[in-house]
Amino acid sequence: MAFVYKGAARRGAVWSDAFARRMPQLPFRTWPDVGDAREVRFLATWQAPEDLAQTFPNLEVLFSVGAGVDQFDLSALPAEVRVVRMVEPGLVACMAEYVAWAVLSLHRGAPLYLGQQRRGEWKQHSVQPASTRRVGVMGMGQLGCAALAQLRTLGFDCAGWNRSRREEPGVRCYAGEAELAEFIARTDILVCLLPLTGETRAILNTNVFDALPAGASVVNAARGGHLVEADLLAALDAGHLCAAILDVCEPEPLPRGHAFWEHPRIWLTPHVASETQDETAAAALLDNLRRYHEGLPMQGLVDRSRGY
Ligand code: NDP
Ligand code: OXD
Repeated sequence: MAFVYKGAARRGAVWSDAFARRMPQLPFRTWPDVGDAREVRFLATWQAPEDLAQTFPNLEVLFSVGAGVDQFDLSALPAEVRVVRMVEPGLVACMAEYVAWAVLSLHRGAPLYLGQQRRGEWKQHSVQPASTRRVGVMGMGQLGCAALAQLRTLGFDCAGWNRSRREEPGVRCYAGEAELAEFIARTDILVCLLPLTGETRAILNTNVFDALPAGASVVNAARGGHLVEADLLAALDAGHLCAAILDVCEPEPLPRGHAFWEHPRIWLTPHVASETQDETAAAALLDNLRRYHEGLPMQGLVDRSRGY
């Protein structure tokens, strides 16, 4: 039985060391030095080899080194292979921090004032307290709930929208398609933290943008596939939306010459809203392997039929 890691060398070194200390009985191998591939039961990677089932015929668990699993072709995996996404506190904390930065920037008009500065324009706009700014987070999972908790400490009027009903202290909770319109209508700053699935692809579209209050803003820290880019540009250029902060796009990197690069009211970050943190992720991975060996449910086990 062996574990294979395929990814950045720096993380591989940290994880190899953690495995040697805490699970020495499980050989840790680093791609492409996988040894006898028939011994490989566990693979941790962002991108699986194309011929995964042939490469590792006895694979039992595929661990994503990120929170998302949309980069895998789940339909090409043998049915018995379990897929596990990354659930670890370092990744969650960094995302909560990014969302706080983005929401505060939009709340305090940072894109607006940067534009004014570039034009040499000294013009004051009224200052609004956070308690009157309605922030709405789509997706109330590990990341959405942590972001909402952080936003609440900053005093924002918070709501969340989720597939199944959630209860979060101090957050107005909306659930399912039937309550999406009500959630959108009360949202001044919309934050997307959904997984990318057949149901959520292109969810940030004209219907949603038109239903947001005039002057609303958007933050997409989930996946580029959630956003219909032309719809966002149209809503910004019509003056209905105020600004957007985008951490993700499709494809990545954003192609040269794309309208987003130069748009005065779009801020881009290059998929850095959060990142798996090597030390805390090693602990999470080892804990999941222990759970698996003891027959306990693993944290972040993906429901392959739902795609997240
Ligand atoms: P989780 O699986 O913990 O949460 C996903 C949430 O979305 C769940 O609460 C789920 O509802 C909800 N959801 C799923 N489908 C729908 C739908 N159709 N309608 C409404 N709600 C839905 O994921 P995480 O919070 O850990 O991560 C979310 C995503 O963030 C990742 O999939 C990834 O794409 C992105 N990400 C981006 C990063 C970046 O740096 N930009 C870094 C890490 C992640 P339910 O409770 O009913 O299942
Ligand atoms: C992730 C990501 O899913 O980095 O972890 O986007």
